[in-house]
Amino acid sequence: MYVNAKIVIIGSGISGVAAAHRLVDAGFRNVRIIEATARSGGRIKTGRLGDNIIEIGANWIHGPSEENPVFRLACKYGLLDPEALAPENQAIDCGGHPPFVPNTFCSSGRKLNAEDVHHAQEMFAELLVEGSTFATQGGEPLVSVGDFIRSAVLQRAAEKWKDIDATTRSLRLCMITSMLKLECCINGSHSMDEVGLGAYGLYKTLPGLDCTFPGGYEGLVKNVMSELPSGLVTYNQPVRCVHWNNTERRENPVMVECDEERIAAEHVIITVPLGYLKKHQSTLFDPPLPLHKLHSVQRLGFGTNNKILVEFDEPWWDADCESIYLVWEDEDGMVDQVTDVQRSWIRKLCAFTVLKPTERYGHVLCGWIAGHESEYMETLSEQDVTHTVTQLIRRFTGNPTITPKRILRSQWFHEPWTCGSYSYPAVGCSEQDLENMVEPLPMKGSQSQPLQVLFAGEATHPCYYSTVHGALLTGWREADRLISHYSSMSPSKSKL
Ligand SMILES: Cc1cc2nc3c(=O)[nH]c(=O)nc-3n(C[C@H](O)[C@H](O)[C@H](O)COP(=O)(O)OP(=O)(O)OC[C@H]3O[C@@H](n4cnc5c(N)ncnc54)[C@H](O)[C@@H]3O)c2cc1C
Ligand SMILES: *[C@@H]1O[C@H](CO)[C@@H](O)[C@H](O)[C@H]1NC(C)=O
Ligand SMILES: CC(=O)N[C@H]1CO[C@H](CO)[C@@H](O)[C@@H]1O
Repeated sequence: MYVNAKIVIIGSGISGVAAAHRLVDAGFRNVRIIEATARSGGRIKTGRLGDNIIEIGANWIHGPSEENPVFRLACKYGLLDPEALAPENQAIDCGGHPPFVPNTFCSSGRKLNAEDVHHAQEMFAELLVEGSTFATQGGEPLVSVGDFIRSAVLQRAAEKWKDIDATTRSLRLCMITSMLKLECCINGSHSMDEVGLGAYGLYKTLPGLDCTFPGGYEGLVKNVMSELPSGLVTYNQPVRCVHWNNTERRENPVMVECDEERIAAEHVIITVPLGYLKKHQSTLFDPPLPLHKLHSVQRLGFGTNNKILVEFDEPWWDADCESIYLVWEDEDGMVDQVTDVQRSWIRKLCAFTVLKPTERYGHVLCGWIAGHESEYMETLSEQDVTHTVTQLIRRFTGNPTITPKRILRSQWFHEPWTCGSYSYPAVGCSEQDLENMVEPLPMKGSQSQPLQVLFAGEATHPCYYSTVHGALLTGWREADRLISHYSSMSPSKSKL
């Protein structure tokens, strides 16, 4: 099949690149990607910290196993370490929470032992599983995941921990607070009070112990791009408006307006991040989005999760340690947001991941910080961030001499073409909102030409939202929608 219809894809992240790849493969000869920035990859962004390759955006393949298309591509291109390919690795099912070997430090400078941490962790893990059952069963008792966890912990602590001394019990509640903050990072939300309990279980995990790309995640994008005709992507060309539903012309009913060019197209695939869409939907579409679609764009959550990468000359954690948790001993209220962001934003930085293997990375930690506190952190100078992180680590280790060698933080909220990190079903959301996101324009039943505007990107996947594999699958999905549209047409109409 050869199809000459003009297709414009907006955004050169993994979803846009995947859509282009599949269309070109199927014989579409008129495909273009228009990208606002100077690079492809979007939220897949590999950088350097000294001599080390580090990730500023996506970090892991979540659930690297046969069913995961990112894993399959990474295997095909030979981008993974042998351990990641092992069948044993693919079989491990950790339900989105890899069993990292932890070190836990308290705000008084004490290191907790595994026994101290165990009880709180077990209760929290149990509640996450219970919390995710309401999406299929309905009947959720409270609106948010935060409310649910707080009330359930209080109830269970009163029963199970009633013979425990007050200090230990309080410390366990402080640990729950930390775990809530970490869950904000995983879900990309400001607070778990903003994550809807009724939709919490929509997200699905795949088996496989999360793995990374030793040569950088961008290698995935580069390999897919290398199979595309050169010049397919136009860079530094932000799209300002998509004029659709032009009924005067049968051919190319969509006009993509950029600063320097107006591009007529038969079909447009929008892959811009939900954060960008929320901010710019009123000017990005002419005519505007239908109301039900607009409401879903507004209802779905899109939050900020940033990394603070910190390099040290020497490790201050155990040799086998894979992640470090910080517990504030005055936070037994299970509140996962700070009251004074400017003074206390650093309290939201609740965990570090140790980059492994050490032979490759040296002694580098990746700190995680979500929410408005994270957005505020982005506005500070690198010196300010370094100073505050140094104070934090000195306090929690009780070692006043620890000094980071280098620091690098991401700034996803202030990235103008992203406006945050990834999406989550907020309070009030249901499966229907994700379905509304997917629906092409014009809507079914319209007399106008079908499939003028299609929607892909991480936030349009019904169960793998917030991930690279989710984004990739949505690009393929929308390409397939066009491919089947043209293959079901009579040859004369398909512009052979
Ligand atoms: C800190 C962080 C950590 C993450 N960790 C992981 C992880 O470990 N594992 C995982 O699976 N996922 C992770 N993710 C999520 C993952 O990166 C994304 O889900 C995925 O990369 C999104 O791909 P996309 O194509 O949907 O969007 P994007 O990659 O955001 O691509 C959209 C593109 O559209 C462009 N654009 C926007 N507006 C316009 C415009 N007006 N005109 C033209 N172009 C425009 C943007 O510049 C961008 O290039 C992480 C994300 C972040 C931020
Ligand atoms: C699209 O055009 C048709 C035909 O002119 C019109 O009936 C319809 O209302 C338009 N849709 C939108 C969303 O403007
Ligand atoms: C709404 C949402 O994304 N919830 C997810 C938060 O993260 C945990 C762990 O990955 C998932 O289990 C939830 O489904």
